[in-house]
Amino acid sequence: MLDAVLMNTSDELVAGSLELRLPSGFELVSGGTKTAVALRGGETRTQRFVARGDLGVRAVAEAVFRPAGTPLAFSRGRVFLVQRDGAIAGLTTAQAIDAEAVSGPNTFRLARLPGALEAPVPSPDGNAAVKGRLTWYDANGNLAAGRFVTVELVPAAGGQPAAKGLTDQDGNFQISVAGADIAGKSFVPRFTLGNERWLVKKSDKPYTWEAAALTLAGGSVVDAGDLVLPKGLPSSEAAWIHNTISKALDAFTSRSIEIGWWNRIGIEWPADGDYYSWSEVNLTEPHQWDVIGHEFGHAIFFTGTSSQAGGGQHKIDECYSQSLAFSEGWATFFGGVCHLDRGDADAKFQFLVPRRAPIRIENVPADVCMGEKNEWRVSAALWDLYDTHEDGNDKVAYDFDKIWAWMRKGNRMGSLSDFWAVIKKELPAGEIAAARDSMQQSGVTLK
Ligand SMILES: [Ca+2]
Ligand SMILES: [Ca+2]
Ligand SMILES: [Ca+2]
Repeated sequence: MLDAVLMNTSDELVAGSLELRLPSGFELVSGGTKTAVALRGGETRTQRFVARGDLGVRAVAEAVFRPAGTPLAFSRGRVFLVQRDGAIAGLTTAQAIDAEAVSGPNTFRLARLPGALEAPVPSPDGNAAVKGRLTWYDANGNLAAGRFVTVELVPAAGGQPAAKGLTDQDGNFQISVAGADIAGKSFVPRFTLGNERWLVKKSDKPYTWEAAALTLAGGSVVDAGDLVLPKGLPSSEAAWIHNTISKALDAFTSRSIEIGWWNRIGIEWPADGDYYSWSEVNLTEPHQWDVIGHEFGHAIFFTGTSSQAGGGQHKIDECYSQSLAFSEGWATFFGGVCHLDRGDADAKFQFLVPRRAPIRIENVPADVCMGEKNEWRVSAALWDLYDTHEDGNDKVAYDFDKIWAWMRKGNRMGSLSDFWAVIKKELPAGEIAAARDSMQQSGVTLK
């Protein structure tokens, strides 16, 4: 079932046709793929399509809107097809099907949400300052805070940024500009999808947006308001990636874990596959929170520890080398720490490995290859060490700060057994047996 939510954000009547283009292997169960659309100003309507097809491969449909009377004009949005409750569902940014790009490459305009701006107030340090809040729409279409995004104030007349800052965890920012001759000058707030820990980009171009220019007032904080990134743009989807990676930062900061080792990690999207290579994370689909969590887990593994990984092909339910299974299993485990509930009785992923989805990390299916040469069992063993849901012989729950400290302590570890040797050394003698029991019930054998 695919719901295309059409929203006319203008004041005028919009009429035309909406066409759903399905990928090969998919067909509509009933009705046509084309439908006439007429919406009054401000009106919203849901158009439902019921489709069937094979979701074994990644599938993306396209919704194309053609306004009546102008046969050449059209706009389109991507619809990601996913399995939900046994049926096919669509996931899209393109609630308002939007033009593909409104301005230059990777730079887009921000709109301001309706609402009164606050009058300038005196700034705490006496400098001129700008404040505001950044928001965007998440993959489910809900407004979310634009967290940990770089903000620069660029002179409207051109030139280098006069000041730089970061949005906080609620999307708020306040940047002050030193200098006596600033008052009365115009600046454009520019937002970049990254910070000192990561940068989301396409080739060498980061995703950036600019807000309307504003004029600074001497010694005062000027309010830029609630700024929102429109839906349906490539950068709106890049923002989902940024959101997902923000949770990796949360995993460390919420536990006050030191992250001085964390150098900036490049995130390339869209890329030709999902993988980590040469210190960069490459991604294909922005809504796949668990695939992103896994690939970013590799980046954390190689940036923050001295562990080693074997290479080569790997199938999640088969056995291969211990070192490849360790690095793959750790990456999946880290994705779980970032995105899954520690107390979940059936913790699982959604998009990871469609052939076997959902990948269940608390309860591994019996047909999966046994032992620490299998990544699924490695991730499940780490999960039981961490999770608070007691199942079988799992009666322990070590939080991520502990597990990370052990990872840091290990010297060139290349297997789960290597990691276990570190844990055994660090744990009080009375806790070793319970920790081993907890990990072993996932089908690995530890000495
Ligand atoms: Ca378990
Ligand atoms: Ca546990
Ligand atoms: Ca458990």
